Amino acid sequence: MLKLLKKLLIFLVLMYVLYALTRSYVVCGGAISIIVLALILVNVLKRSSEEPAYENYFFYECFTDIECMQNISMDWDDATIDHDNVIVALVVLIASKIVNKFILGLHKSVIRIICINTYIFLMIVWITDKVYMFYHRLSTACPNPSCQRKFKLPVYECDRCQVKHRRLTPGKYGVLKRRCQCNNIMPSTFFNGRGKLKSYCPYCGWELSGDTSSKQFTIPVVGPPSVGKTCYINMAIHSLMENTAPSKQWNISFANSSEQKEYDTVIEAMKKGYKPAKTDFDSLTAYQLMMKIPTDSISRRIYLYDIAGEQFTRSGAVLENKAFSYVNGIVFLIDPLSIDEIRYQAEENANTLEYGISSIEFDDVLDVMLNNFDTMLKNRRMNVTINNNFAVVINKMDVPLINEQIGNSAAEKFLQENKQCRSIVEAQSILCREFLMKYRGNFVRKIEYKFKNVKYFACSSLGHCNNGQAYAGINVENPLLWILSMSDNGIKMM
Ligand SMILES: Nc1nc2c(ncn2[C@@H]2O[C@H](COP(=O)(O)OP(=O)(O)OP(=O)(O)O)[C@@H](O)[C@H]2O)c(=O)[nH]1
Ligand SMILES: [Mg+2]
Ligand SMILES: [Zn+2]
Ligand SMILES: [Zn+2]
Repeated sequence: MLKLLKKLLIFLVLMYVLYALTRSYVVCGGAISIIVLALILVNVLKRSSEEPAYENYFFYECFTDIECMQNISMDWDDATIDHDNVIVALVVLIASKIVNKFILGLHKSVIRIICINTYIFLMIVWITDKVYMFYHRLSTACPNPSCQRKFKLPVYECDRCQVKHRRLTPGKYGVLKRRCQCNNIMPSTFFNGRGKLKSYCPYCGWELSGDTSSKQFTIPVVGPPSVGKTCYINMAIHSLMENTAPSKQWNISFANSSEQKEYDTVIEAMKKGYKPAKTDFDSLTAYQLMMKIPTDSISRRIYLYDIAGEQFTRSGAVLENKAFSYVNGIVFLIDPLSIDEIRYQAEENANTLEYGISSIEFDDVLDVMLNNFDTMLKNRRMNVTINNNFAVVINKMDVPLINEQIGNSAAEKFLQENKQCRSIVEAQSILCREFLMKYRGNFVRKIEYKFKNVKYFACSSLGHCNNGQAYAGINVENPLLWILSMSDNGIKMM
């Protein structure tokens, strides 16, 4: 901060001196622009560390060539002076001086012109690449559970010799492209295909998958153990791929084949009526989906995190998940049967054990999560609003008692009776909020105080609880679509 202030002060003083000298805003502005561009150039060249690539001729070699020519030219001069006949020596000296100096001068001028143009081009491309990245909010997060760092520039690999380039950016190795040590030409900006190269996390070396020139969205699914997070994530992906994507002409696919395989196994089992296994305490499963919208050339990468519910039962464990510091939104799952009053009522008509009731209060999970958030965001003041989107999702809507109150039929009825309500999602949000206010008013007040955007949803990750009968999620995609639409203008929920 102090450094920045110092730079700003120097900049202001410089502007003042320049203006005092020239009395012209145009000259002053021009001079400042040149200084800023020169500083950027110096910075770009300084930061392009030693890479396994050939340096561009106009960044270093051209100057050694000029030096070499100068030396040869001096040698020539000496050779002509050494001649026996004075007149011949003089004629040769004059001729050689003229030819020599002319050729050297011409060479120097051509090189200088090309150099200046190359540097200006470099600065333009460098700035455009940065603006492109900033404007499209391009970034990547490491899927390695023990790393999870977020970064703008991965390490790229040459597809011919597999050598790694740590700073594949416009610089001394080339402006738009560079020549690898194996002579392979590699693109060095996001807008000419750098994102398609094989890449790695710069912090831990984990292999990345999918296009790294894409916008990134991180959505963790949070909730106590057995609330239905794993069922929810798999069914939500299924619904996004099978229903939402075809209707909106989106193209959604897995970023890598191992995640696709893992998902296929779970979803095939769920279609046969088998539930997924419990999530390991230590493991963090991140599904990465690549999404392409026909109207936009930039693809989106959606990270969905499945975290074992136990991590939210002890303070501090969640902190190990760095992904929380850059999430776009949170899907907070609630098991309505974990509310005693509801469970007692449900037990009168059904065997609630079949619903795999979550034994931990979601209120407590929220407290652990908020504490971690405050630590993670270095925001110790509990009264500061968190800018994230918070989707409160009441799961297990298939339980008859719940369905009657917040299910799709109840929401449709509410929509018809309340003309000011715009959609069924809106109607369901109001019903779910009323439902939670009735049983857990404090929870609602706390999240609405803490989070900027809160919306309520009702869904069923399984659709029913009859083992052996194909499971099918209900309303599962809505919370994800809402978070995506809140974070990206190009994505519409309806
Ligand atoms: N009836 C019904 N039961 C559900 C639904 N979703 C989940 N369940 C039940 O809840 C159990 C736990 O689901 P999981 O998805 O494994 O829960 P989890 O939140 O991932 O649990 P942890 O991995 O332990 O944190 C399932 O085995 C089902 O019995 C649902 O929509 N309806
Ligand atoms: Mg799980
Ligand atoms: Zn190579
Ligand atoms: Zn990493």
